[in-house]
Amino acid sequence: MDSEVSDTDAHQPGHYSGFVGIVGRPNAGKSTLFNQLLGQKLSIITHKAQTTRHRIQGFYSDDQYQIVFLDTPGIIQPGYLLQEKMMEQVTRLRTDADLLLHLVDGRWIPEEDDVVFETLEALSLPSVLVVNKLDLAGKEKAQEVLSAYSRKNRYIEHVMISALDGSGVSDLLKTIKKYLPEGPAYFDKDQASDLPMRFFVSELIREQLFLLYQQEIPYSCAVNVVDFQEEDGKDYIQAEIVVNRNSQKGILIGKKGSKLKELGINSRQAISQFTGRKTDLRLFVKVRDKWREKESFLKSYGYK
Ligand SMILES: Nc1nc2c(ncn2[C@@H]2O[C@H](COP(=O)(O)OP(=O)(O)OP(=O)(O)O)[C@@H](O)[C@H]2O)c(=O)[nH]1
Ligand SMILES: [Mg+2]
Repeated sequence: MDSEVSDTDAHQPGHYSGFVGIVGRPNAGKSTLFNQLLGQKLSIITHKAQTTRHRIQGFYSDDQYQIVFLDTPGIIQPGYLLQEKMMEQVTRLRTDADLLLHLVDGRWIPEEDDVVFETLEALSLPSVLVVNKLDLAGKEKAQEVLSAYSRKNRYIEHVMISALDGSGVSDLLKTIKKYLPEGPAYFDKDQASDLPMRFFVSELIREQLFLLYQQEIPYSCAVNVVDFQEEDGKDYIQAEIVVNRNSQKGILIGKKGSKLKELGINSRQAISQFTGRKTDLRLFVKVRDKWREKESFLKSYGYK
């Protein structure tokens, strides 16, 4: 864990801190909860599974506490190298996290062979069961789901929430605080994350890709910010969208460039909303055959 403790952050008795990993199946609502806990949108959210690809760090701070929340990709059986790298973001929690939040969809009883339980066992960390989507499931069903999960795994606590409307989230925060050890603030208390702006920008473009394109296209794309310049209160950004195959390039660009133009407009709005600044965005499409299988490319895409 890259953590820096400066003199001013030196540990004081009565101050508590820790790293809390958010894990669960794809689409359980992990990123929605992460953003609710932090009170701002740091992680992208879509209705499609496997939206999150990296581990994203966000800092919650108040006078007495600093909690580093770690949003992670949904737990799956990996089918290709990118998915293996995504799963490593989860398994690394074993050494990096103090506590896990296991987020589940309150509408669904766990399956017998759920890969999530194997992962939880391997992580071997104290876990809080968080039954989510209470607004959709209703209390009765959520209670049934809670009991079913509690029979499958040992949890130190359980909480029911709706990450979308925020109900139950402050109780969850209180629960988390009970289990944090005394410790220093690892990061500046007014800092929200230590990830670079380029990362957030590429994620916001990827979110728009998920919203605009169908089927396998969003899963076949990576986004790299290749240039980022600040000038006179405006950000000048160039980003390339990398696709898996040549045939996907045409789909991405659309008739007379119409689809790529729409992607550019939507992404620019999302980026400006995030930065609070004007944005000039240029998008390029690049073909890198089977990038999802290539170690060297995945390294440049931020995986170790
Ligand atoms: N109604 C309702 N929808 C929710 C709730 N929490 C999340 N969602 C929706 O569920 C979908 C998936 O949410 P995400 O936060 O992206 O889920 P995730 O677990 O991060 O998904 P991956 O990153 O793909 O693993 C989105 O459409 C959310 O709006 C909730 O409490 N209630
Ligand atoms: Mg997510």
